Amino acid sequence: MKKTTLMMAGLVLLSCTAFAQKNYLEESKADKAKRMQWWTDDTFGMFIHWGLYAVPAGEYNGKGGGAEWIMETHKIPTAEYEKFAGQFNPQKFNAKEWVQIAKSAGAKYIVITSKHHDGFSIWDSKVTQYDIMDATPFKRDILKELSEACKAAGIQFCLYHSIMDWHQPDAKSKDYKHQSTENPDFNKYREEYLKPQLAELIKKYDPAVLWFDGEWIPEWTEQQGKDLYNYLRNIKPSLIINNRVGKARGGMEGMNKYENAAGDFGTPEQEILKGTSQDYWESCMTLNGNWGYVKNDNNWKSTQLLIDNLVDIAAKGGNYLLNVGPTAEGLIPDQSIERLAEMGKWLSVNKEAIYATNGITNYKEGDNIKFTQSKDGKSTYAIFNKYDNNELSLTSIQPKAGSKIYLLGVSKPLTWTKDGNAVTVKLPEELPGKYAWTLKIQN
Ligand code: H79
Repeated sequence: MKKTTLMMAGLVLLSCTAFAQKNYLEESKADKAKRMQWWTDDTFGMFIHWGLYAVPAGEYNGKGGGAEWIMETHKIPTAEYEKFAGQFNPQKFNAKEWVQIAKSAGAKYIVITSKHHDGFSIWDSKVTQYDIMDATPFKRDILKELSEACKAAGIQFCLYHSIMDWHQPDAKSKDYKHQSTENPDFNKYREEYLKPQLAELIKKYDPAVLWFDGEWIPEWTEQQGKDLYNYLRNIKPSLIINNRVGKARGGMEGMNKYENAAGDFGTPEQEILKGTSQDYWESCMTLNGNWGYVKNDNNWKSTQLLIDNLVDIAAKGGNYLLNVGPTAEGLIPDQSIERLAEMGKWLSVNKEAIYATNGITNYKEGDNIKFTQSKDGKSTYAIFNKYDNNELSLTSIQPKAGSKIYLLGVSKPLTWTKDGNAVTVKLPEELPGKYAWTLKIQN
């Protein structure tokens, strides 16, 4: 071949690869399962809501109400709200400490708010000046520090990003009118602001998940969601994206209302599915009553409830994304740290029954016993939070003669007897830890 012909062929090839956008909406179930594997195996993540709203901390002009929604709750004008940026200087922020808190809780991934509905960017964004570097005295790239600390600790780094934006004039929504903007141009916001910021986030911090929100505004459509989904996965094919990238989410229950919607998993918010689901799902929940930091919110959930929720979710095959709202000083509240540490202690004994297991929902033993199974099907786990007389009776498991039954955290197998359908397991005098315990039954 002549040199010029060769060059031409090369050019054609190059331009084909440069412009060929793959349609990731046509991915096979098997390919999706491979991509989702680490996420389903990891089961438990830590959500972080952090931004300018940590400064007012749930109070504006002496009136309470609102956390990360405070700008809307109190109809704060943009120019007023922007002033919080000048006060955002979290000198006590330590990325390694936050990641350690997540890790010792047993969380395997972190999802942090790169931008919430207020529109403020907590990383060094070249797309806007309304960011941590240009608008605050802090001038440290929070996402850079956190993504590096996550990488060092073996924690998956993920980002929450709001489609709705109360700060960008072009993003102005019909549904949120209190900011005055003439002629907003949502397409311009989408093409020249939202997408460039997301491309920047992927290139700079390599998030494993993009967790969208604020998709319910009328300006956003399912088609835009599908386009965005493809745009992002063409940049990073292994990316996992929640269903709020499109419009299919059915209210707070969070699962899709129709088939073939954009996004990889359903997003129940402050609730847990009633049963299992054919779709991937993750329940996101708060530790107290708010996502963002609110100084007067003392409505803390008990560790018992948090562990019960984790077990319930694992037994239904879902993921649990549990939130912390750090202060404007850069600290995760002590009440959160204490509860997370207790969860971590519990998981260090019972982890085998939670991570990388399949949920089992067809065994019915009341509310106090939930079941999971190892992926190879060789072990069934019965996780219980109540027992009487140091024994536990079950009818759903049917161990074979000679099968061993263990209590996680105790090395010696337990003795068990069978009477008809009822299997009675003798528990040790002292059980390891509090909150809940796990029987491991060899199938
Ligand atoms: O970031 C946290 C909250 O700030 C955010 N999502 C969590 C993870 C959140 N935004 N709004 N809400 C929670 C509640 C909003 C509910 C509604 Fe709707 C929006 C009611 C009507 C529009 C959700 C979407 C339920 C129906 C459509």
